[in-house]
Amino acid sequence: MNYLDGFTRINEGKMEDALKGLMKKAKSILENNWMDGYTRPSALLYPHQWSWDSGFIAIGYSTFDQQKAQTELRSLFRGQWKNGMIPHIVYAQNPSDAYFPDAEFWNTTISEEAPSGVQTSGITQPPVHAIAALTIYKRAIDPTSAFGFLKDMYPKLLASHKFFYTVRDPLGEGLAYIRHPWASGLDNSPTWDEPLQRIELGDTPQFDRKDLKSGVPREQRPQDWDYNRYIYLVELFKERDYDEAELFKTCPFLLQDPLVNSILVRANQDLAQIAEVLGEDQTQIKGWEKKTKKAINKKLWHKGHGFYDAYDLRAEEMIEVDTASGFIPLYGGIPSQAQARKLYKYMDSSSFCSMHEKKCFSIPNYNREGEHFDPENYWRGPIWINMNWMLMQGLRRYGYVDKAESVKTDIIELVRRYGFHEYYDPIKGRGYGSTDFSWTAALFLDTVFDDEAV
Ligand code: 2M8
Repeated sequence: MNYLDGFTRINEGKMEDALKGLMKKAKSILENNWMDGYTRPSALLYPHQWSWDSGFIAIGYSTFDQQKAQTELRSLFRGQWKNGMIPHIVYAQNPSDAYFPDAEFWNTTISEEAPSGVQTSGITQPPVHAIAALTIYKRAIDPTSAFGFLKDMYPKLLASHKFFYTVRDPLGEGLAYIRHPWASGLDNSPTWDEPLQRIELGDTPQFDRKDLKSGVPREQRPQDWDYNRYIYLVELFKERDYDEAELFKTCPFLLQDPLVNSILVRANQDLAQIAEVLGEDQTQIKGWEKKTKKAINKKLWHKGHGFYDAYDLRAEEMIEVDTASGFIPLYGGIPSQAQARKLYKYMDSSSFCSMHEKKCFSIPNYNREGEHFDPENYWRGPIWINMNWMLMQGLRRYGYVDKAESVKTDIIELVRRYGFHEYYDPIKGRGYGSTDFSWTAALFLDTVFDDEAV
């Protein structure tokens, strides 16, 4: 357990009081970020509705407000594309100019697949929504409403998974590709450095980094180098009218990533359970689950290295950069016991902060000994609560209960000591990025709720 001293100094009674106070604060953060139908990730930096945030947030609501949890997901799915894609941003109806890129910049209406009457981005994000929908159903205090919710959501969820198996897997490998770093959710992860370096920028339009006006210091955000390439890719999508077949042929950034695909496996498991509740046929979903599991182990497992890496479809090679995404297959039950042992050993080493190290919180998003490790900069080193939350469950799934407990302790301790931040410094333990960040609040509630249920 990390920071054991600091943690045990609080006696049990005091810890209980502290937890109650934190739960109250977490709920009030979600309430403040509730925008009458959806929840913004944070007040200043992210004013719209984000796809995977929304899934995590709905899981948080499921611990105390079933209706809001249901509304959160329903509202995200208003933005579903005709081809099944859940866009990574569904824009607020009263446009705020506080965020770049705005809906006009994406101009997704040029695509035949875009929904009408709702403004969205033109890329996707990790598919956590079936996981959220099943959690809501299992915790529901109004089972009739929850059943109706599942019934409405099921065809939409199914279409959103089918999108990954058709549109995003044209070769039928069982692995979905992404074509933008934002689609991974881990925007400036060092894994994307090499593929992004290949982009020859040419003339990129002028744009205003509004994220740098939100009060978050520049050194905690992606650099201009990254943004220039993010925007280059959006320009390319528009030039090609978001035509996926064209983009599969021409987009310089095209990757199969263990995070997205492992979440897809786990989401298939939950979608199959939803189908069972509704008396629907599970065959197709179970087939998808099996196929992707196999493909991840075949194509994304680096034997020599004993780790899961992303595959670069343009360079036709694996990207050997060790981020926490490589452990996420545990969450989907994908590795064999022998593979899981290798992952566990690596995760519990000083590279990712071992259980017995006193001066380090787990789990940094990138190997601490890695060349580009930066404990302050966004997805290049800090700890993220959503990653910890998935890894805690993955570790439990494979019987690594002590490590799972230690990760859980760090989720609680980071929040208790430093507040509900967007990300945290694994060494100094400080909070960075936005304050009052919705998914930190939501997943904290889920982590503590689980505890109560046990
Ligand atoms: C971050 O990404 C957005 C772009 O989508 C941004 O930096 O403007 C990422 O951390 C992403 O994973 C997250 O969904 C989003 C909203 O919290 O912010």
